[in-house]
Amino acid sequence: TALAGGVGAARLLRGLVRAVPPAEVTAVVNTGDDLVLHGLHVSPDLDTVTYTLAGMDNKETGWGLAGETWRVMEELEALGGEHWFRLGDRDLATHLYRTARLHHGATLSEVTAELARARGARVRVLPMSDDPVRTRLTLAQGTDRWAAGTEVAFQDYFVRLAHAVPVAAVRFDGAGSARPGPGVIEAIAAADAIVACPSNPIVSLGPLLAVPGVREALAARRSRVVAVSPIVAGAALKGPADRLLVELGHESSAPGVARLHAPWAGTLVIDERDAALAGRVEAEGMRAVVAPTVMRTPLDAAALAGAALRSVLDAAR
Ligand code: FO1
Repeated sequence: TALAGGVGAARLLRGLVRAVPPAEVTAVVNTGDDLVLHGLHVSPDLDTVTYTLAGMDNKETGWGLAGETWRVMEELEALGGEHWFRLGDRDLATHLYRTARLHHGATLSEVTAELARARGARVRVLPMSDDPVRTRLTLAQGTDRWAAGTEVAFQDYFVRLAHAVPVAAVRFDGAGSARPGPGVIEAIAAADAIVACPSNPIVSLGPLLAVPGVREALAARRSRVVAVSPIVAGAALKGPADRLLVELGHESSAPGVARLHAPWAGTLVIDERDAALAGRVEAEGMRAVVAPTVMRTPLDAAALAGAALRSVLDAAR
């Protein structure tokens, strides 16, 4: 069972399905980034995971589909419509399909399974919850559009502001009354290994852990839970994880990540560049495993997935 957020997760998942048969893999995915735009329900992380596992992901952007065209966005721009969030012509079919199915009473889990099957993702893709959970961030600095102290939706922060504004607080609206999606708790309880992908601890794993019951289910299997640090030599490989950690009072380092994950994960895989920090990771209560964690190719990803799995499966024997 993999706990997955956005881009970093997709890379590791591509390796995971080379290390074990895809049919044996379940991905529990963040939905805190979801938004309704043009009346369409968009689930970025569910789509990134599904597209990546189906081998049809756009490798340049890290999101959306390969070989995409943008005729609708161009036309919408000509009309003066919203085009800041780029929805490709092929990607739009996903959002049209999802929105119509939800409108007819299907759950997000059902629609996600249909989309994964239709695209040939072979892995079980589970939304963390079928109830709405939305990541919202309070800006620590004003911008030309929003005053300091304003709370904005995730994609406003991540795309419109290019996550280039310091953040004072993050919350997951709806988490308190959200139920784990169908199969989520069972996937954690029954897994031989649970891998927390190198996703942003604050805004990709955070929403997942905020769904009541998930954190407890993980803590109950802590010796089988291995996380891969998204921070290498103090920096995030992609996205705002390092800045968010510091802005919210944490340390942007492998030990800083260990301090956040120690309550529910027993092992942290850290990059070779952070080997000297293994002692400090262990001082935070997590076992440190040193391995190459920068995934440039699917083979890198497979090697990292193998190292992560072995670290908990060997220990369990
Ligand atoms: N990210 C961007 O930086 N700009 C975009 O225009 C954009 C559009 C987009 C459309 C569909 C989708 O599934 C993802 C998209 N993303 C875009 C990425 C998205 O903001 C992130 O993947 C997640 O929300 C965080 O991992």
